[in-house]
Amino acid sequence: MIDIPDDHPRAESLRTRHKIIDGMHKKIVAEAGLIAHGRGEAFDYLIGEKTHDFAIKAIKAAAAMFYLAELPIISVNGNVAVLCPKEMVRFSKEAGIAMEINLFYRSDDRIDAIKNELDKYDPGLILGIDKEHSRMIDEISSLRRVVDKRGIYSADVVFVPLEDGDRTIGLKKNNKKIITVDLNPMSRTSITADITIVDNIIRVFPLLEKEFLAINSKQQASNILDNYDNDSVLKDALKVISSYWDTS
Ligand code: PTJ
Repeated sequence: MIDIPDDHPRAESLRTRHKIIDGMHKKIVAEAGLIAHGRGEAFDYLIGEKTHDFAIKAIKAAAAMFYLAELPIISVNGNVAVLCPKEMVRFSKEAGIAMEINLFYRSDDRIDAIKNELDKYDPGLILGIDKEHSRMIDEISSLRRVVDKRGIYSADVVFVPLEDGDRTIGLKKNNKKIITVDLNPMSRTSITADITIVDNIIRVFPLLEKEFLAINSKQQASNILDNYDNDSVLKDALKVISSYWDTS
């Protein structure tokens, strides 16, 4: 990876950018994943590259939804696999929620590359690899319709960070609850999901882990969800975006 000087004012952002570029060379990230990342970077800039209260509210609700779920699952794409593999694997193990590789630009090479990346962090069983367990979700027309019977196919709660809209709508038609992470509060995914965490995925997993471990009863989790309103979270995010640089 290119050496980014520590005193560069945008050092962290550049290092993250280069994780995505290196991930593309290793076939973990789709070429279009670079464009998706650029879109995310622009929105992150607009929220000051920090986690706001609206994201914390959504993270608490996501933790509660995971806590109450019968069969939750974390869907993994190429960008997420290079941006925060260690933190995601850690959360998956701490919360006992399996990961499933589910790709828009699906290929056997990319599935292998993503599995190899996750294997560095000693994950549990990774779903979405074994063709014997493949099933189709007819309401999704992209290759993301190919899912694992033990994972997304049977899940009641699906975590779909950084996605482009088609899948959330298809999964909702299948009566699944959707939690997403999307820096763009206006995206189709953000608007359609049950819980939208408007934050950079690189900041989300440690906070999600903390909030998940802080819940110790179903009653507590239900109270959190009863008081959660995704529309108002999205509106709060838009308010911050439109006022952040207004110093008057
Ligand atoms: O790995 P694959 O084959 O499944 O392909 C995945 C990509 C990311 C290429 C695909 O899902 C895609 O094209 O996504 P989009 O349509 O660009 O949407 C991605 C959404 O995620 C956009 O709304 C971005 O603003 C947002 N986003 C990008 N990077 C981040 C992000 N949100 C949170 N954290 C980020 N780091």
